[in-house]
Amino acid sequence: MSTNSTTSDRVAKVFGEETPHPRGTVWPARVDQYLDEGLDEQDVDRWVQSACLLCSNGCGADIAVKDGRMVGIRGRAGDTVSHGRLGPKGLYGSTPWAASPDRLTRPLIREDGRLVETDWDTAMGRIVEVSKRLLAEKGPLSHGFYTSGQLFLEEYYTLAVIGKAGLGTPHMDGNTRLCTATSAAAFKESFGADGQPGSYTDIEHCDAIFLYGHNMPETQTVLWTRILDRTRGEDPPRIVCVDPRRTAVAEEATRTGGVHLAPRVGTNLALMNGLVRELFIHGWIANDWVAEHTVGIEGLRDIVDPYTPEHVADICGIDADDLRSAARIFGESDNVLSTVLQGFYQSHQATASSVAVHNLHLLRGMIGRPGAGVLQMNGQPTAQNNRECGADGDLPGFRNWDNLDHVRQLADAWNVDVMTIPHWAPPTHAMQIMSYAETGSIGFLWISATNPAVSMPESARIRKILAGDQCFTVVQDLFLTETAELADVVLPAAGWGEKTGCFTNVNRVVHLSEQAVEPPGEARSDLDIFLMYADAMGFTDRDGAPVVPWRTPEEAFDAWAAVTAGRPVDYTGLSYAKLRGPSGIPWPVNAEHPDGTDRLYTDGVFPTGTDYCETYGHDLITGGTVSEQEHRAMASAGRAFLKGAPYTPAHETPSDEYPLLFTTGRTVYQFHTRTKTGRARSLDQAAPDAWVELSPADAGPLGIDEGDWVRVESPRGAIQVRARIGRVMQGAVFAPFHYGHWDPDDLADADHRTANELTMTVWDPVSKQPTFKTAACRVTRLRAGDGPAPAPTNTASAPASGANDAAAAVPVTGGGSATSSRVLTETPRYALDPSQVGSSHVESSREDH
Ligand SMILES: Nc1nc2c(c(=O)[nH]1)N[C@H]1C(S)=C(S)[C@@H](COP(=O)(O)OP(=O)(O)OC[C@H]3O[C@@H](n4cnc5c(=O)[nH]c(N)nc54)[C@H](O)[C@@H]3O)O[C@H]1N2
Ligand SMILES: Nc1nc2c(c(=O)[nH]1)N[C@H]1C(S)=C(S)[C@@H](COP(=O)(O)OP(=O)(O)OC[C@H]3O[C@@H](n4cnc5c(=O)[nH]c(N)nc54)[C@H](O)[C@@H]3O)O[C@H]1N2
Ligand code: SF4
Ligand SMILES: [Mo]
Repeated sequence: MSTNSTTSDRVAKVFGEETPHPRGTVWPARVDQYLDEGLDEQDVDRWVQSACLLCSNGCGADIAVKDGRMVGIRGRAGDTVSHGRLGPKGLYGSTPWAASPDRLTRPLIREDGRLVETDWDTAMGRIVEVSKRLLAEKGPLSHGFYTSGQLFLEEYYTLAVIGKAGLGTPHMDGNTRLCTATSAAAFKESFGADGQPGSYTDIEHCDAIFLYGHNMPETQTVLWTRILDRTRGEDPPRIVCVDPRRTAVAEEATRTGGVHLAPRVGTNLALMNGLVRELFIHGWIANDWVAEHTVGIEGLRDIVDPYTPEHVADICGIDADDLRSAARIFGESDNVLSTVLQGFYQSHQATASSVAVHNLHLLRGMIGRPGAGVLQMNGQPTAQNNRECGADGDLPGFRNWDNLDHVRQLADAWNVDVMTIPHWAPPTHAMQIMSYAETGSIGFLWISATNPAVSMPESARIRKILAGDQCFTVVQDLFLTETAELADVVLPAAGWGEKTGCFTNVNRVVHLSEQAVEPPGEARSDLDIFLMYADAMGFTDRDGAPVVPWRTPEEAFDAWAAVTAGRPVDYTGLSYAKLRGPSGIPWPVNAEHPDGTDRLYTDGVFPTGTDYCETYGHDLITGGTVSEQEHRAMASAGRAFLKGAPYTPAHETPSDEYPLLFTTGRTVYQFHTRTKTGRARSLDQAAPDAWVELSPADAGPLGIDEGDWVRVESPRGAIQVRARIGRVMQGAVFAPFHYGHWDPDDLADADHRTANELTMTVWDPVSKQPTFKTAACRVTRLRAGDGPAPAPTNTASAPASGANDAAAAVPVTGGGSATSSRVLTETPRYALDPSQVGSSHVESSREDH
């Protein structure tokens, strides 16, 4: 095999070598590989099939194993998602945490106020004792579960069955509520059910790409590489960026002749209404398609009518002509791809703004064909599975809790009484679960694979809830996190590579991740832990048989696949054997689509029938539910909904006391609360501590220079961090949310650097997603720092150019960092078969030379 191999430092060079290609051709392959320092390929004992678990992109990957340890990772060239690529997090962050000396290896229980090591029988015994007592005294509503977007499908499904068929509690949700609840909600409102309509292959065909509140170059680096390979190739698409910071997306928008719209934080819906209005005003409407495939156009026209470009400019602080230009790009392109993420989902009026993106596509008839698609993004690698399996406040298989037939289907599958399955009210969302735990009405809260003490809004309140005596808390994690420290029982879990299971990425591609190594000490897979609990509780069906009969991941998968029959999320054609092939496979996979489905709604038929849909819908302003009768009266069957809402000001807006807007987000080098990336040396070094970004115009009058220590306060709390004079819009302050105090040495300033000290307990009325991106704050200078802020310089967090002298002296991220961050890249030659473009697989034939 002849390949060009190069090594590079992917902290410095985030996207790696470009492979530009013309429109309509297959994205070339490039295989990225990382091995621990001092190792090369000959040292690897075996490669084990998996996919990267550090974001929703789900890049196909093999895990390198040596002497029973995970020592590296390599992209899978034939994988439809990534064509061999991996980004910096995937490369450097996937494996080092596993052998970290501070892994949890034994269960812990609280004795006399302290967590002490114990054995599994004692730990599970304590859990079961409390669980049984509360069930007897107060019934199932005393139980709550807060799980993740990072477990495997088999684990969510098992947990969902335990909760719904075993216990019968509606109080189960995931951190997916903080993450992609709005994505699911927006799909349900517009199309009748969850499910990503678009495909990554749309990138190869589109004329323009709109990114709404999505900093893709830092959060799905491989997907951005795919876009760069089009924008740097022949006949490139134009980019439109909607983000209050000057991100790399914004720079690419300028470079490609697109537009950067930087709306004032919290004003997305006004901007969206303005864009939709422009389509109406200019007649950029696919009238016949709209008449045949949608309902609601007249109502929408009335709602957006007041949002003239000037009015929008006034609300959003943008240029009216920029709005016109962006709308023209949408209106005059044949094929637009839109991506939406947290700048919308975690903002004020989240669902309404995200639905407005669908409105643009529906009005132009731009859905279901190559290049014309919507990617309501996910964030976490397995968020999609939680939404599918129903450990998140949905019923498994995109079933409607308000439709008795759907509930009966599950009762039959599980052989339980239909009344056991909670369906008398909407499932309880995570923010409400925390409120019930606060009062003690939930007295038993089981948290798995999430770290709410850092990641939920209003940290001080969350800490108080978790630490209090009113609620018994179980935490199941890899590490003694900030959350685990507050628990009554801590269970040591096996992580990625230490267990087998499947997960589904943002464009419905299912991957199998095989166990590569043994978990450390007594750590067990989450599946085994849930099964242990189910067995100990003795949950049985109508015939006295165990309600959870399976024992292995594969059996759990098969049970799940069976329950998806007849639903949009159809896995019936998938099996472990099939997933051991060259590529992940996008659902639905069934008799009709044995090789999977690249894009949904190609026939313009949507799952909106009253008897089929996942929800009857909501009012986008109040969240009020639409009844079955009202839904039936709209006779939507198969047609998509055009829904709108007027803009309303955010819950908290700047005041004299708190004059600046506070918003939060991510940096490319860190993942969430850093339990993995904080343990990978080169990633940790690239962004080792918290900071805030201020615009030069705001920093100047406050006397703040690059690297100065500042105090940032909101009505809920304060943090003390260093300041980056950066690229955020004037009037706004941006903070990364990654930094808790997981390093015990950091305990001293534990509560003073976590962005969520400042955020609010408020949520979107429809998706119930908390608004991490809209609050007010004030900033004061404390003292000079001893150098620049600990923020990267090659990302959206870069210093504002020419802001001041200190910024000019900020050292460049990467470059000099250790050899541990080197990556081998091969560019194999692939036969470019045009039929592969737009097909569900890239089963490229490798040409050996
Ligand atoms: N490196 C890295 N990658 C990740 C993750 C990670 O932690 N680190 N996490 C993964 C997960 S779970 C998720 S959910 C995704 C999130 O991925 P993104 O949504 O891309 O990331 P964020 O930084 O949270 O927010 C995106 C942008 O929203 C902008 N924004 C803030 N307020 C507003 C507003 O009012 N309006 C608009 N239009 N924009 C606004 C911010 O400036 C920011 O650039 O990333 C995934 N990938
Ligand atoms: N201010 C602000 N806050 C935010 C956001 C924001 O943009 N701004 N974003 C929100 C979003 S989108 C998200 S997704 C959340 C993320 O917030 P969290 O879910 O709290 O983030 P993680 O650090 O990924 O936590 C996952 C935990 O699971 C553990 N873990 C990993 N794998 C396994 C496993 O296989 N089994 C078990 N049992 N444990 C495992 C890890 O060690 C870690 O402690 O944060 C939210 N919070
Ligand atoms: S883009 Fe996401 S899934 Fe792919 S390598 Fe990076 S972190 Fe992993
Ligand atoms: Mo997320």
